[in-house]
Amino acid sequence: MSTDTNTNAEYGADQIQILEGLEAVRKRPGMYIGSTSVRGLHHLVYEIVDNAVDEALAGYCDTIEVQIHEDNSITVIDDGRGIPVGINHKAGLPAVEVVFTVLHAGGKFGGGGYKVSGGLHGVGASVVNALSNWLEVQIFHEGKVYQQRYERGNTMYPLKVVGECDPEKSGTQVTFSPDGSIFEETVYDYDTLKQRLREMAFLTKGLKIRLVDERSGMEQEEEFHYEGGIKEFVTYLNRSKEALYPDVIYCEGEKNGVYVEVAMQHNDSYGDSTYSFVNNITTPEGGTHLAGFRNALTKTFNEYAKSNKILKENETALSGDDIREGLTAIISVKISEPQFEGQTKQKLGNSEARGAVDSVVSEQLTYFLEQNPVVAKSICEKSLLAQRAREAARKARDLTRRKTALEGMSLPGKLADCSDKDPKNCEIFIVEGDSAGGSAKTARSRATQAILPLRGKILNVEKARLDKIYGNAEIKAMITAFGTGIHDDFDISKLRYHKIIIMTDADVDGAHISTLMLTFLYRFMPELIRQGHVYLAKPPLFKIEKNKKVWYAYDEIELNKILTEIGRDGNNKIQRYKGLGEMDPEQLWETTMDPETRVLERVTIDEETSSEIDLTFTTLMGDKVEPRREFIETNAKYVQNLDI
Ligand code: 1YM
Repeated sequence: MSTDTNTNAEYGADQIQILEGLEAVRKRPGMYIGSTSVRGLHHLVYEIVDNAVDEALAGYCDTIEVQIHEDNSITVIDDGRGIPVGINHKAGLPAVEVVFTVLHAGGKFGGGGYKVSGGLHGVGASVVNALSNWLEVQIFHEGKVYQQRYERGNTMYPLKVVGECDPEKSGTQVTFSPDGSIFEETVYDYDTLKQRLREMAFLTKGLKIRLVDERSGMEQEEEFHYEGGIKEFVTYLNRSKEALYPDVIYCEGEKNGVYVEVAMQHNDSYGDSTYSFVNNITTPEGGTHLAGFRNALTKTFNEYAKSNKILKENETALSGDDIREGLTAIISVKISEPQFEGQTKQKLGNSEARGAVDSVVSEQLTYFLEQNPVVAKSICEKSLLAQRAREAARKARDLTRRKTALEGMSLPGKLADCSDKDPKNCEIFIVEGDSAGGSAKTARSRATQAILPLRGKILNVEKARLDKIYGNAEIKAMITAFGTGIHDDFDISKLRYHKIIIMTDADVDGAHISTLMLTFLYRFMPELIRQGHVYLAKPPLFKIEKNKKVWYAYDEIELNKILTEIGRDGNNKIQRYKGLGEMDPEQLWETTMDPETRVLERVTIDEETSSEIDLTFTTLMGDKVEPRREFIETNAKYVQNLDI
């Protein structure tokens, strides 16, 4: 490959057209990276890392390092071939310059390999460049170090050689500083990067990914390296559960140009934790690859159960749900031209993927079951138990359905409903404990606020079978109060309250109850969370009194701020609230329920790293907020891992 870095007659002419391209990205960043929030900020890293991972998938790179620097600039280094430095004749520029300055040149100039172009991903290095204050790329190639710098997408100088290196060494190093005038936030979160990079390492077996945080006071580093790939991913996801059998079942093969990998293992829980990926990108809405997997699983287990007399000829076949009870599975396919469908472009559409996954899994799973009769039998027996429980649950559900039809909407006895019948105006407080429930009933605004007190801890739906869940009084009360039904019957248009507000004590028990409640909502009515109907109330932790004046503080930082304002002296009376029950109705109204002054946190789902569902809480204020509470506005981010 020839390298001509010093003279290039067409340089200027080419550049003009190029700059227009990147200007479009700066004008509408959301179109290219989804959003300019922290999420978009982190996307920049994934885009660059994706290129390095592609190089690993092509078999040329085995180590990637990501560094977070003091100023929140990021460096990504790989030991691949290095982005080509020779002239790309179509553009009349070095290939590397085209990669960083021409929109959509992130792909490999006309397909090939397993490069992805769909959803928010794969928009490439040029988008990162366009949205960075500055970006520097260095390429290590045949004993030379090449470098080029860009500022807000503009090339600062032609690609040049800046030094020498070991001729054995090759690779690419990219450092960029996100543009603070574009992103709402420019501080990187180590844990967010960590989760995604770990997922990447699981999905690319053998690849080493290091993450280094150099920021002072936050120094830490980790390396992710899994020789077992997605098999180890399944072990990791099952880490806090009891596995039903020791080995992870693994199938791998290629069919019709689709490379298929599946790993799975049952555990003692009742949920289905199947995660599917296409070219290392999560497909939360599934698609053809997932359909192929499900079909193969149901067919293979039924055939096995029948031919081994575990299931008699006249017995009902096992359903997919029965077989997937307590299953953790990863389906990963690599395909050269993936088509994404659905509203959010997160569903695989390629029909060849269905057949490929079905055939690889059917064939290899049949063989595995024959070779491992003990494991096969324990899965079949668990599925039979699930089948019976599902039948019992169906009967229980039919019974409640019939009851509702006969008695009309029989709302739970403990519910103090509101009088307004327009759901848009209405909110329901789910309150921990009968005594706090009592105060809330007195305090509420009867027209628009309903109160449902729950007794103690609600059932952990992760650890219970469906029949038990439907039989649980607290859960039944919530289902009937919301009005939407659940699972197949779920109908969001029947929702009776547009705000569902979970109100628990501001202590460890309260946090646990909120988690159980959110787990239930997430597993049974995820649309309520997706559409932004679920909130957490934020009761104050402290009451401060001085000279007959009262202040409330929602955390220690605020307490200190208030104390500094009013002076720290002997006249201050500080009360620490241990629970909602300690507040009288008036205080409860003023601090936690009054829409004008309260603080609510809206619960959202971060579906980016789907294997570790994050529920994120963003703080929302009442309409009229006293200035002294403003600092709470910096999003109180609280992450809850439902898999633990
Ligand atoms: C830290 C980021 O971008 N690595 C990287 C990128 C490329 C290659 C190697 C590469 C690809 C090919 C041939 C090929 C890219 N090259 C291109 C393009 N790391 C990082 N490492 N030689 C090198 O796909 O044929 C785009 S990305 F288009 F120039 F070939």
